[in-house]
Amino acid sequence: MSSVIGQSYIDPRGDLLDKNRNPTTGEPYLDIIEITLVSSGSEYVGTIKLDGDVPSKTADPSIFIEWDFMLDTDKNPNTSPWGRAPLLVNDIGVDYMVRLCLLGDDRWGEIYDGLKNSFYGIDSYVADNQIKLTFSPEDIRGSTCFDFVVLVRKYGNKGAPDALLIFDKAPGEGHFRFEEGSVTYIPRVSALPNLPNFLILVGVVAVIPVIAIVIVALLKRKPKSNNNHRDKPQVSCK
Ligand SMILES: [Ca+2]
Ligand SMILES: [Ca+2]
Repeated sequence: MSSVIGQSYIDPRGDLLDKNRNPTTGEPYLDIIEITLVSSGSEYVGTIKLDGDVPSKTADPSIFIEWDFMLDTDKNPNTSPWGRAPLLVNDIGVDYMVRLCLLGDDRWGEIYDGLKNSFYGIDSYVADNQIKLTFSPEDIRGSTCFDFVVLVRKYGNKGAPDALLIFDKAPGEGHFRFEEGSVTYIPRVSALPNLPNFLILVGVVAVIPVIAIVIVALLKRKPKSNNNHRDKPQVSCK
């Protein structure tokens, strides 16, 4: 069941993962604790609240950190230049990435258009432990209803795709949908049928051949005679 959560969603503290999906620990500013997405005038404003203040530079110049709104603007998990990436974005197919980046002491906001394979600068605002990213429907091909997952990623090797170190995502499973000014949480759609109904179906299918065998056996069975003596060998009298 989907559920409307207004605009804000609270994410657990201390739920960082490594690239193998194992729990790990890291800097507090990697840990999402709340996300918000609102429509303000003609723009969207996404806010990520973290468990620690956003740094102005990384401790090591090879570290790359990004705080993202990953958008599935056509609400189709099968369309994405990235392909499916359930580790990071669960069950959506990302078409646009809206993010704040930090590499060394360089910090900037941008949007990546996956279909055009192009980057554009966007307004970003950082205050203590909060990041605000502003974009417009025109930036995402006019989409006013879209699915999304919020992501924080820390990479080594200046952000090389195979150098992922730590990440956090909200939600942990499923995704959010932004529609008519509200954010709705949509749980992951299971590939398996509903288990109780599935078991009932399996039970019915299994019983049908048993019933058929019993009916056939009953039809083949010879009727019993009421004159039991006719079934016994005749004994002649002497
Ligand atoms: Ca978190
Ligand atoms: Ca898509």
